[in-house]
Amino acid sequence: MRARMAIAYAGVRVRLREVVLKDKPPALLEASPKGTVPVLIDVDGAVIEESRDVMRWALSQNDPENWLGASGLDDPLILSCDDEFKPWLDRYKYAVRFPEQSEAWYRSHAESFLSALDQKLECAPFLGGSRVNAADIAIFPFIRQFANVDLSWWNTHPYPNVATWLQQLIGSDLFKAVMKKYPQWRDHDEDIAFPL
Ligand SMILES: N[C@@H](CCC(=O)N[C@@H](CS)C(=O)NCC(=O)O)C(=O)O
Repeated sequence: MRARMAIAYAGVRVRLREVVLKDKPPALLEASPKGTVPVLIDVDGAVIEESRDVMRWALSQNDPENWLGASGLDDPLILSCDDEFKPWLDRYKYAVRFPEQSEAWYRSHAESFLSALDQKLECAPFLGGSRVNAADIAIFPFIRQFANVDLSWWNTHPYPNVATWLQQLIGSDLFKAVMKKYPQWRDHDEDIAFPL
């Protein structure tokens, strides 16, 4: 989602191939054997395999509202989200695949990042201050995933500043626009223009 949001915001046109993870097309694995999405193939054939790098690729071409600001995509909060929070989130989301510990145990480890985020959002509505920036967009899709794992837990364990921030970003026109459903792409199907 963060890669799609950066592409749509920058107004860079790409050809979209919607992958169903349970049915990965051979073309995906040929381009990027690690088999995770998103993957972006640039016009010169360069393969970009990390969503943060796709964001960087899009924003370096056009950044009309200065999302990159001073710290860009190497902001310590983004790094902490990707390197520390995301691995716990994945274990929390797919706790059945990681039976060594309980779902609640994985969640409690992920929570340290939420506390830090909540504290940061005490002083300003967005991570960079009064306006949305790259850190908000890079981080909020993962917080949305975290909340959605167990909404009843999320609703009774308030991180009030994070909750308000999350609602605002989920309600944004940009997020709604990229959440559109696309048909699954299979080898040899036509690509779809993105953004429409
Ligand atoms: N580091 C990657 C992680 C992306 C990631 O975890 N993608 C998930 C889908 S949201 C995936 O492709 N999982 C592969 C699978 O479930 O087979 C990035 O941010 O680009």
